[in-house]
Amino acid sequence: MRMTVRRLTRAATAGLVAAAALTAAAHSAEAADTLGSAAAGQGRYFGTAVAANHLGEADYAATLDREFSSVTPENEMKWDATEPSRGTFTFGSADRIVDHAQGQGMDVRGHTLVWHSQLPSWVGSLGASDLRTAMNDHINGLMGHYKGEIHSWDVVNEAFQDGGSGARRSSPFQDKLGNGFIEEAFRTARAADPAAKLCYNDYNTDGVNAKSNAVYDMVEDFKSRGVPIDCVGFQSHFNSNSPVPSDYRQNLQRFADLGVDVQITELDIEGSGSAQAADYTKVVEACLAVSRCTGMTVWGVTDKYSWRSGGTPLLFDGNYQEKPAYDAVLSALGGSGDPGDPGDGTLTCTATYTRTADWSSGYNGQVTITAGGEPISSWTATVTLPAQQSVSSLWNGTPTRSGNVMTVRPSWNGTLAAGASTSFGFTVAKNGSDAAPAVGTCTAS
Ligand code: 9MR
Repeated sequence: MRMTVRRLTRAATAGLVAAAALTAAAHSAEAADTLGSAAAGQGRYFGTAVAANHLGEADYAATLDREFSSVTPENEMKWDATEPSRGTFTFGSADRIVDHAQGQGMDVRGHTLVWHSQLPSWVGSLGASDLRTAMNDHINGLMGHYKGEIHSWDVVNEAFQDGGSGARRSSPFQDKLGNGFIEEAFRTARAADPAAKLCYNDYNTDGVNAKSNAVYDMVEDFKSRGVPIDCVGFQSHFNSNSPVPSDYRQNLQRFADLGVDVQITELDIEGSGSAQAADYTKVVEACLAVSRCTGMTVWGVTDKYSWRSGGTPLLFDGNYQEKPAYDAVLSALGGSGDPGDPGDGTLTCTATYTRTADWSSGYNGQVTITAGGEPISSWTATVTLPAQQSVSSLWNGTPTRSGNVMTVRPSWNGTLAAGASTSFGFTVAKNGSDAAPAVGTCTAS
């Protein structure tokens, strides 16, 4: 379990996060939807993979914080990142993502506990009995650290072979422990964090085919024998060689009918323009048609950081502009309009907060102001600090203070083109409180 001090910090911030959520809800009555708010209207989450090393990039964080309601660490919870040598756990990068997500009221998917890839070489060199112990220790180490903080874990990832055989993939786990390693991993995971949904996650299982049939048989067998499994993740990496299957919805539904939730876990579709948008629509519509499809995650915020960046497979381009695929997803989710743009000439802006530096007695905060669909010439944002904290300096903005509320207006940076961003920063003395400030609604003129 994570250190008590971190837990206290989260408890202390809960009130502020709730206040920020209320502000956001009030705002959305006038402003247009985001992916997260539109999906919430359908009872689903809308998530993205996140890389810790991009969180300091203002546009990345602003887009993430504005649009998404769930995050999956793209690499930071994998075995090579979290237990590079036996028994030595390293959680720094993963903690950064979890803390960021919690500060924004987002859920976290855990990815992934037992996988043949990104596996340190020491694991492969163990004998069977040691390997079994190491696998269970790894599951307990990760799930214990994040106990109660992860909505769904990918317990086992990609354990089946591609191609027509439906066979298990060769891996140290499969080769030394046999088929039973999957079931053992799920049983260990259930005991480690009973509140987390336990998922099996794979690719090329999105339509009905030999591989998805093999996973289906395993899930059916687990359900019939009481092996704990709650969900199946369909990665959904699509391109022209692997298009969205015509029986995608049917396939999701047949798994749901086994009594598990289904989730779209790593969605990306190579392409551009209206063709890409139409494919995204098919995926969202399929999930919405299956009541046990509880949410969708795209595999990255922006095309420029995608694992398939050459294929521009995501919803935001390299400049964080919404692509036609974004509009299609938003509309398929029942949302309307561009974020921050009511479409009637109203001047709007959004304000999002990130902590950009942290030390024992203080931290630096940054608020990114983004204009909505119209150009603006000025903006106003409020920052409410936890009572004990005090601001020692502020740059790129003009503050006025009333108690612990700072109202910040531009210094030189009031004029913003439609969709453009600027930011102001400030240094805070913690005076014993590590809680995050709450950023109120941005107003534009
Ligand atoms: O997106 C991830 C990329 O940054 C890594 O280099 C890669 C290494 O294996 O893993 C990518 O994510 C994979 C995910 O963890 C499992 N399903 C396939 C994803 C794309 O390769």
